[in-house]
Amino acid sequence: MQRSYDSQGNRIPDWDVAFVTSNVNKYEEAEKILAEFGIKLGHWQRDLIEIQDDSLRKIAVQKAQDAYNQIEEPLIVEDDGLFIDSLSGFPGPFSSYVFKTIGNNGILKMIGDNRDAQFVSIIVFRDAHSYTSFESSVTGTISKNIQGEGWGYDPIFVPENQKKTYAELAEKNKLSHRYESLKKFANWFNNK
Ligand code: ITT
Repeated sequence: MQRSYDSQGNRIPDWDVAFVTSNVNKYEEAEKILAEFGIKLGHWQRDLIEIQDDSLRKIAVQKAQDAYNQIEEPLIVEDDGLFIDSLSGFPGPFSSYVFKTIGNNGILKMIGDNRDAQFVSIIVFRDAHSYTSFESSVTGTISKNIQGEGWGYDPIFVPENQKKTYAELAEKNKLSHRYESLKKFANWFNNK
């Protein structure tokens, strides 16, 4: 990552806040969303400790702590979960592991008649003094087949009031779970 320094050798941040995530897709979407609110987002691509817990918020707070220990500058992390009603909320907090193991085809084989689901995003901001979290979710359904070529669960998640999956929707970034949680974060950050 390119760093800038002033004449005294102090680092000049090249961004307003850094996003620590192993997932480049998440970063690219977040960068565009926050630019809309005048916030320049940096990227530290790091693998973070994901504790096993029922609460996305607890997982995200722990990720933020791990990220802060690694980079020691103001940052955000995000934890997402796809909660499917007919699977009692599975994969929920295990969404990352489930995607890497059984993937979208595995989900399509398991799902029952009720295809309702929620995609949840938690953003945690962390600096030297404190942390603050921002949560949002989008209700939708799981499609019958893989539709489109997006990343992660994009080809199977159809947001409410739409007929297409996230993968097929050009405007995904305007109506996603990530957009709503980042909007809450941006409003708070810009008034800090
Ligand atoms: P970091 O923890 O390093 O940020 P990750 O990919 O492990 O990256 P999460 O644990 O937050 O991220 O994500 C849980 C899963 O949900 C993971 O498989 C993501 O690919 C998927 N996911 C999250 N947001 C998504 C989106 O907008 N569209 C499709 N899949 C998404």
